[in-house]
Amino acid sequence: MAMKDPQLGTIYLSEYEAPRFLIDKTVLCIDVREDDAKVLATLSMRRNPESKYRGKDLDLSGQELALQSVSIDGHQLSADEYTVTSENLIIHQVPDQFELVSEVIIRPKDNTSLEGLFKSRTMYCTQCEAEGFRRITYYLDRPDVMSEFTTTIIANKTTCPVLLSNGNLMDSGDMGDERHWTTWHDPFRKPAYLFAMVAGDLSVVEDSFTTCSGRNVDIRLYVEPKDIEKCDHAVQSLKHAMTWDEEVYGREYDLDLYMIVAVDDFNMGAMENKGLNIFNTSCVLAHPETTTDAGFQRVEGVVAHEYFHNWSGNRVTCRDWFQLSLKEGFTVFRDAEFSADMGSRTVKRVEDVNLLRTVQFAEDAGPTAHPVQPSSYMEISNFYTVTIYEKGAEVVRMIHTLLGAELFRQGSDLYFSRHDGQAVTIEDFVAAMAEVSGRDFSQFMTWYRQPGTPKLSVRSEYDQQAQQYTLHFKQHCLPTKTDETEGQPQTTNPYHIPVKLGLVGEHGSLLLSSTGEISQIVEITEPEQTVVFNDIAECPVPSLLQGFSAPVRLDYSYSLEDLGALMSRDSDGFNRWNAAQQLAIQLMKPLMADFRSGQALVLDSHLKNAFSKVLSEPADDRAMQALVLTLPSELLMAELSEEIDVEAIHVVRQFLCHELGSTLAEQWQAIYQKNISRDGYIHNATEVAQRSLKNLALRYLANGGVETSLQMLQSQLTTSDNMTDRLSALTTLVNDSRPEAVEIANASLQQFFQDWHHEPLVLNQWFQIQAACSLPGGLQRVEALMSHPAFDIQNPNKVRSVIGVFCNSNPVNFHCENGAGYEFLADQILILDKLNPQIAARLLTPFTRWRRFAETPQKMMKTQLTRIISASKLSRDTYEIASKSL
Ligand code: B3K
Ligand code: ZN
Repeated sequence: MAMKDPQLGTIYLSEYEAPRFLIDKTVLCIDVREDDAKVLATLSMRRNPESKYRGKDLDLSGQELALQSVSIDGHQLSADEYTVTSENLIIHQVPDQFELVSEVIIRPKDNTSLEGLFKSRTMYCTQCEAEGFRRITYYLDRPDVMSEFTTTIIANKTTCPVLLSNGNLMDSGDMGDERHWTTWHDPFRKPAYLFAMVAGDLSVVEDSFTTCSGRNVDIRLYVEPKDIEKCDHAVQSLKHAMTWDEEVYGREYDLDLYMIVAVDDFNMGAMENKGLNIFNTSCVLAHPETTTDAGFQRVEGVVAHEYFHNWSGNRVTCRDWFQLSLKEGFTVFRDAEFSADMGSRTVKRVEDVNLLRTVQFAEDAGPTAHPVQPSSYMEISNFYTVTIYEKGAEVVRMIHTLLGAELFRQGSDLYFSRHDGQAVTIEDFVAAMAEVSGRDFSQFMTWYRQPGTPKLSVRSEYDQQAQQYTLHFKQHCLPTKTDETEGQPQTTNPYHIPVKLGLVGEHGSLLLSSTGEISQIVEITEPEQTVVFNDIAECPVPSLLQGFSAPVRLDYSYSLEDLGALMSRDSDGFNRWNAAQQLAIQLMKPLMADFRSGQALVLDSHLKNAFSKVLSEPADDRAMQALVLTLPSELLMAELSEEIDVEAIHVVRQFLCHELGSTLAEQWQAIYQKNISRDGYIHNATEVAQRSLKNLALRYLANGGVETSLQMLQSQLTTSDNMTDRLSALTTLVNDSRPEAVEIANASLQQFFQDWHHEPLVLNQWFQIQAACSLPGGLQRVEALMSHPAFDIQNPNKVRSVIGVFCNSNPVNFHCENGAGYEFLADQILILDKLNPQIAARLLTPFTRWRRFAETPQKMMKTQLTRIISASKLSRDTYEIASKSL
């Protein structure tokens, strides 16, 4: 039921109350039948001694459940002994300790929300985080109620030969009527959000891992039979993650079995259910024939992320959903460090910072801004955000930076041992870090409690005579829209900001500590603060915020020469890349102004020279070369704009790509040739870097209109042995505006479909390429894609590939002048809201940014938001985002 009164539907952190009752044991019997499922739940319950509640009512959550019967200690309750609403079952008069048995009927087949128990293609599976368990049975569906689960699943032997749940298999047998059963027991107490079950006809890949203490763990990856060849990479990634967590965090896996199941219809990437992870196929299946380099890395990262949750999330879980970042921010930090160790640290950091700066900074500046530890929400599903995940990870990273690796490890050891088996808060995590380091984190907590991105302005002074260099820091944080609406004070508290910095001179670093460090961490805690460096022999260029040591907007007026110096001489790889980005940004801004005033665009020689220099470097770090030679994205330029002009951004970026492509054509050609792999496809850091540099070169050649490029694209598309090269060529071809390219692109798209239509994950990419194509006519193309037989609005991957990509990654077409893109998006949101509210609410993101645009698009976006809000029976998910945006 939709709750349209925000006051009625809002839940506050300040109103947290310990659970009134506890559930020591949960015994489930789930009978999966052709049309529905019968769920019998036996709960051993008692009053919580920690609760102040003295009343006799028991309030259980439940949604879309058809209650058949309920009994307490064997006594079947009559209708006047309980009340059922659309969201609860309230039992009047329960004893202090009792056994509650309920029987409900649910309909997995009709469950399009993909929460609770649902059907994906031929298999049944569950998704319970955050509040999906209440769609399976009546329960105390909150993370601080932890219970020991025993689960029996009954289903048809032929259609569902595989029956899985958390923990260890205890027993199984035949019912003698074409049906069979299995019973699972999970010895670890857990909240209901970590419950999972699966029933289906699945193939399995088996492997094993020996833990540091010598225990054997069976690994099983279950997939549809057709996907059995795509399991290797995930299994290897899991084993790498298990080893890494033992080595870096001293964390050992605890059950004898680790299972992963791949499903096609899934609202997100994956879910860390205890012992039984459920994965979106897009985050677990991989094969060189069908998966790109980015896809391989994603699988490795997500498999590791879900594995790391076994400690940061499952063994130690969240007290309430306001603490979501306790598990998500920490786990993202853990998986980022893992990926950095597996591949290139700088590349991983650049990717993460790009995401943060484009998407998280935009969220933090808009109407849905919220602290890493939110203080209120209407629908928790809306809070699985880049702020909770990515900014949350940055905050943990800052703690790591302040403490250093060794103390941080002591802190995490203390946190895990002290809170093992508990449901805790962000404060408990920080307290462990404070305790081992003797540091005071009270000011640091601002990062968790205050929304918005602080701006850090820096000025410098050099005194030649005194050989003294001074940096003046000033921090300020603009109040966000959330502050206004929640009536919070408009002033903001200063942050505790770790600034890692170096001083770059003519011949390298001018800073050298007694321990030989060429970087230093300066802690900014005051609104204004000055730092003096002595014995500095020449005027340096400051290398500020190395490795992006804090999630702030840095403001220092670098000259183009300064940036050139950082690009070539900074010891910090991240800042070398960042300098190149800043250089491009500085040049793009005036070009955008030129475009708006109708002036001809002219390329400044700085950028061309810088690019030429990087192109002629020895090929010892191709990954870095590819990063530095990639211009800031249109999304980033939008985020940096006072008022977003999508056309100006697009035209200027295209212009630069064209100029850099055509004037440096010879160098790009050479790079392309040098990086063609002579051997077959291998997925390792060197080859990945080589392919990305090669494909970047080809893109510049095509953008530069270099004649041979069309032929090169076609040949790469047809002769390549891997999906990375094929998709890169196809993307470039599809976006090529040369008249002769259009026909080739269309034929190639058709051929690609012919070749790959049997592979859903490849088809998603095929949809994405077309949805993102920036050539005119985008909306018509997307409408055509939506009526393509391979499109399915009930499959979230397809929705994201077509609607999501069009509205988020194709700004020129989505923001087309007549507002048709906006109308299209609103239409789709209203359709999806009836099917899958979580997906519908997520699609609202582009509308939440309306304030950033000129008056006309603003009005048109607001019209659509108003139209959405006035629709009848809107979900709580969509209502929350839409109403906060207006
Ligand atoms: N914890 C899950 C996300 C659940 C999303 C619920 N709407 C995946 C993850 O972060 O590992
Ligand atoms: Zn997670």
